Amino acid sequence: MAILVLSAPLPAAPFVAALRAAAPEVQVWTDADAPPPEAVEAILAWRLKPGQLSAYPNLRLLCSTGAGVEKLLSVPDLPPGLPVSRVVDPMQARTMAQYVIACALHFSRDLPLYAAQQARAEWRRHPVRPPERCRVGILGQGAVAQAVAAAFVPLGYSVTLWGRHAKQFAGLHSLAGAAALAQLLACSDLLVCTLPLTEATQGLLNRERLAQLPRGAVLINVGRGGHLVEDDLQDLLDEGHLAGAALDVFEREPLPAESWLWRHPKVLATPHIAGEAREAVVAEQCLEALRAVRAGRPPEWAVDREAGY
Ligand code: OXD
Repeated sequence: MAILVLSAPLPAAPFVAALRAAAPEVQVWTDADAPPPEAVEAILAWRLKPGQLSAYPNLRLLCSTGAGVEKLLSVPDLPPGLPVSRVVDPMQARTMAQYVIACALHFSRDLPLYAAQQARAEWRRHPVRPPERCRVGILGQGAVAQAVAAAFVPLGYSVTLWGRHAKQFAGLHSLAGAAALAQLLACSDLLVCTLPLTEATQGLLNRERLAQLPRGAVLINVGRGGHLVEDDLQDLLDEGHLAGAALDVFEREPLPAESWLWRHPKVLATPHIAGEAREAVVAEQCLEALRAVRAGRPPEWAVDREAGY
């Protein structure tokens, strides 16, 4: 087996080391090694340049270094039948859930208000927001959405998950389909986006939809920057309809220094750190996917290229 690691902008060395540790018999290259193109069976990548794949005539698998695959699926010359596989790391889902909880409590327990009071040495107590004003709506039903939901429930929050297809989750409410989205938005004081970025979800969080959230709601986005129309968010924050937003992902990353999002008093902006798949898990799942493809089976975490995730 021979795997080419093209993980830029992430450094290749940790992925190469993890692949070699998990399967010393496998040939692992980076593009700096200029491998013989016909020997490359699988590529492990985060994003690709147009035309890059056509150099490898015997390519039989494309693996993502992350959970989201929109950058790989958007390559115009992606060969039609090429299997694409993504990573599902339970630890990534857990760390993303920690991030979401930290942001949710930041807003729902009024920490910005108390930080401002502390700056004025002002001792003033405010009532704790009652649970009926902290209803959590989660966009998505995948591993991250489920980990986020599981983290909220023991804290006493009521949680509703929303996705394209009807699914049941023990102890949680769920809604499905485009028609039910308005229903979810109307009862989400905290809206958490964990969706994959696809044609159907691009720009989903626009003015029309954000305005359907209850007044004083907070948005937490750990999906992709492309889900959110950032200018629409600014309007709703400035008009007072939304109380805050915690954003870990942005339309442009790194977020440009001149972006209003760095400076807005109601925005908590972090540099895409909510959670990352571990290199050892990426390597293990890439090797397993290649074994599956070689045996004529679909990889366990094969992407549905039509659906986009
Ligand atoms: C991912 C990410 O998709 O880190 O895994 O954003």
